[in-house]
Amino acid sequence: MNAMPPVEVKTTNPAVLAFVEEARALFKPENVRWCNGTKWEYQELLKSLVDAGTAQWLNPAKRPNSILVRSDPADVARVEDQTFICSRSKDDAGPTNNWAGPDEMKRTLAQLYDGAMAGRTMYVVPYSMGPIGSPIAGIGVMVTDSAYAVANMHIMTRVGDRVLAALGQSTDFVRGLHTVGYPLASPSAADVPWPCNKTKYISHFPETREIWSYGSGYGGNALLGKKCHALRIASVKARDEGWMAEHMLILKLTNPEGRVKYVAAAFPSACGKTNLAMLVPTIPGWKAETLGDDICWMKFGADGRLYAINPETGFFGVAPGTSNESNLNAMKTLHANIIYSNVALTDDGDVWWEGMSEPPAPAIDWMRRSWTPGSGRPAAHPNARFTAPAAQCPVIAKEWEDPAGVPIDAILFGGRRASVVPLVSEALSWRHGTFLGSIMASEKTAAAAGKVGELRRDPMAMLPFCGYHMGDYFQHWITVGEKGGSKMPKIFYVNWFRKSPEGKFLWPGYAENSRVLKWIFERCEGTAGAVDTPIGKLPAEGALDLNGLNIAPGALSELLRVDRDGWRTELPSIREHFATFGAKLPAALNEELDALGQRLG
Ligand code: OXD
Ligand code: MN
Repeated sequence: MNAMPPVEVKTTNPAVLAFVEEARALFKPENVRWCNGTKWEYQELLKSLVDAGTAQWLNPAKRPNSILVRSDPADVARVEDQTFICSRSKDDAGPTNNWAGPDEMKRTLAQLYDGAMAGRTMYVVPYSMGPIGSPIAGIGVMVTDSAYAVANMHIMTRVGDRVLAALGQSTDFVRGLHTVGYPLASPSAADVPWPCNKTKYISHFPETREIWSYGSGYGGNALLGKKCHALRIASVKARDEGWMAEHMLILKLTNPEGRVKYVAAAFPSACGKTNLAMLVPTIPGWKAETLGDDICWMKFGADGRLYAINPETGFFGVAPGTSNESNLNAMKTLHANIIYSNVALTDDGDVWWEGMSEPPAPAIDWMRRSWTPGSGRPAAHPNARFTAPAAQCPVIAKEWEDPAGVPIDAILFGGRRASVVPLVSEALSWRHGTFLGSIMASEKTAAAAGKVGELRRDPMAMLPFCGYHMGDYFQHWITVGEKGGSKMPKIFYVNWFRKSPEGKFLWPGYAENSRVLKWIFERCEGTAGAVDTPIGKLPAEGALDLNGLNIAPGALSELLRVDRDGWRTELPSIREHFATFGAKLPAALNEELDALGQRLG
């Protein structure tokens, strides 16, 4: 992995040079490699991963230029219990984040960091979140000893010399330190296929815009541009500067007359965001295209509207459950140039995961063991991932890299709720929408360590990603709404997962969600009917386009039923949830809660 020579340093920026030099002095790598972002560099990275035994090439006839990586079984997901917001004041991290004082955390990590890259290459990765030079974009410089992380950063962000050129002499960049925490006695010492450390820290220093990550090479722990920068650090920057950094997909909808609306949508991890971002509408004449599947940065434009960019250039999607039926466009995106992590390997050198197709026989599971269908254990890890270039998506919108961003018409919130929450409702106002976002709840999935199935409140799907006190975050939403006034997007709350008393999904979901998107589009146009209910505006009779949909009798009325009892029962748990934010809970949200209670009667 140390075969690559150092390349020319393409910056004279003293802040960047000092940052890299300090990192080198601390980590003590064998050598330093400045990444230039070229495709040759990417190919070298893949080759080094294969040479090191971390990855293997997939059958080029099946998946050209694609690799399969298997991680250590103890390093498979974001480690939320080891994720810290190290603001100067504990109160700024709030009740939903782990906190440690910045000096104390830096002392702890500096000890772990000392010599942690011995025998390895330290890669310097300058990256831009968002189109280079866009007024909405932001720059980071990350150092890491993981070629896997660098290769992923190549797909997920814009990397290299052009980023340093755009940064110029500015000191406005996020500083990221990352090591897998597995030093080698010498560059030729035997390595393990997936170096990592059982001690893990994902620490953020919001005031100084720094990220210090230790011990994990997987996903959001190691691809620092993603959750760490684009959400945790960016949410703080957004609060300070009056914009929004959100855990949202961005979707473009075009109606049969050619009119366009842009929708941003927040769902907790692994709730079908990537599927929604790429859906193929089932209603004739409607078109959906994607701009992003995970993160959305929004700033006010000169016209007072919110303009959004996708800060990323790739999809780091959950593989299990992805199929031609659930997400045909993702499957088409995945044909070549992909990094697969922790999926299964078929005997013809292709990949497989649960829910993709009929199980292959035999296969090699994600832990490199032979596997046969019916063996009682999954072949792919539930949080197995694909890293895919967004540009390969057949429905990527032409404006996805527009530096100006796209004006957002509607914001959707949603989660997995078997009961209580209807298929769709429209918020009565921005403030009511903020309230709905603040009480979002979902049944837990495999994207984070923890017990699957439990209900957890995940406000705006930002619970693991908000870099400051969530009470202040809610206030930021309200403040931004006041600033934007009538030009703010309309807010909707959706739930594709409502079940019958027998436990069957009532709504077919996936592509059929386009019917709900159509209603949302037409609400933005002012043409679709809605009825006022205590929980918001619901589709009027006949307003939801169900032409050609085979849905069980009674299912629709259940999907759109306002479950007054269910909501009343939920009020105390909302109060309890709000109480966790103490004095920082905006009064406006308590007022919304009281108003909901009154409307429910
Ligand atoms: C993700 C997540 O990886 O939300 O996108 O966990
Ligand atoms: Mn996500």
